[in-house]
Amino acid sequence: MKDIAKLFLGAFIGIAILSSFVAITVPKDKVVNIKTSAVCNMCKNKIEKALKSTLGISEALLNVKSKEVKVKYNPDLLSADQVRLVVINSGYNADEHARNPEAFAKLPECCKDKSLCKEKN
Ligand SMILES: [Cu+2]
Repeated sequence: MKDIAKLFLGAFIGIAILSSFVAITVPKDKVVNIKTSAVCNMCKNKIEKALKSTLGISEALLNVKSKEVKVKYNPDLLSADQVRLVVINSGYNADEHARNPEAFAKLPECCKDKSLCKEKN
């Protein structure tokens, strides 16, 4: 009888260890769509580069037409608002949050005013 109890206990511990291992290894990335103030492909590259170089962000794809950037991030490492902050500090608006004016001042003229863009979007 004691052996059976030990067997159950062993199986229980085994399952507990296994399930915690699965919880650690299974990726649980979240996706957030952020409306930006990007106007051209330079904006797209700048925002995507800033996002992708941020720890915890695995994917960033900006659609210049819709101005939306789709970001895949690890919620254990940063929040959706911290993702928005990366966009803001690149000089662009992120949803209802206004851009960082100092970062905006450093953007190329085209990115500040779409009418100055040479490329057609
Ligand atoms: Cu631009």
